[in-house]
Amino acid sequence: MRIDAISIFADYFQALDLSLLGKAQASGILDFKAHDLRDYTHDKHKTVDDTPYGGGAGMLMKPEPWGEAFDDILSDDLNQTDDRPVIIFTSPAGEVFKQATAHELAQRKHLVFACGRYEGIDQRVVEYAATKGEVRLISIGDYVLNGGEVAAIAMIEAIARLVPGVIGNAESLIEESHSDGLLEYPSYTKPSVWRGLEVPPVLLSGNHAAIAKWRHDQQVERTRQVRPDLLDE
Ligand code: JQB
Repeated sequence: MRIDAISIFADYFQALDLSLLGKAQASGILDFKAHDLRDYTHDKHKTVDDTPYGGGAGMLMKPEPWGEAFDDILSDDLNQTDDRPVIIFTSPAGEVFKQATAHELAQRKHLVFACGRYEGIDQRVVEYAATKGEVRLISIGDYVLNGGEVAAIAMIEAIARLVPGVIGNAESLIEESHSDGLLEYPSYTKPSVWRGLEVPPVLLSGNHAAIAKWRHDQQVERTRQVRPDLLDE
């Protein structure tokens, strides 16, 4: 899988060189590259922003550097359905990113993350991107960030770990057990008593049916208490 990210803060993406993605990169399963949007400007000050038409506070990202970046990164070769790149605009106005979104995107060959800053990007950039691939506007949740980089890193990590070979099979099976729409059960390791705090005795009983029931009950109870919305879905 190829993943590109376009940003004025390309250094944020160095976080992805650590562990998970770094190993997948070295083995050739993943080809990730962060691009500096300012490399696609031509003026002395490498300007990427301008004032909004119609007035209002703050600055917007001007379209020209984005157009040049897309032309460079997305060669318009005859792209078929699944080979068509997906261009993801991280945006507080997007659909909310879910585990199902990660699974969908993990099937694709080429993802391009467009990470805005300031008050966002000139809307024509989204229209232009649609001539180069399938466009999605995606948010990581209902809170306000200063830009799209942190959101893109979260999405890339969630997507990449689903790509076969990125992590060991043992670990990918763990993910399966958590995609049942319930929160995780609490987990314990050694020692069995730590600072006077005991591990629930059922986990030491060796009774596998009782352990499975206890864990499932814990999942349902936790979900009911903190995320009842997940139970109606
Ligand atoms: C600029 C972003 C997010 C990208 C995701 C999430 O554009 C804005 N509009 C209102 C408030 C703040 C901004 C700043 N901004 C580009 C940009 C915010 C993404 C973002 C996001 N994905 N919150 N904020 N969940």
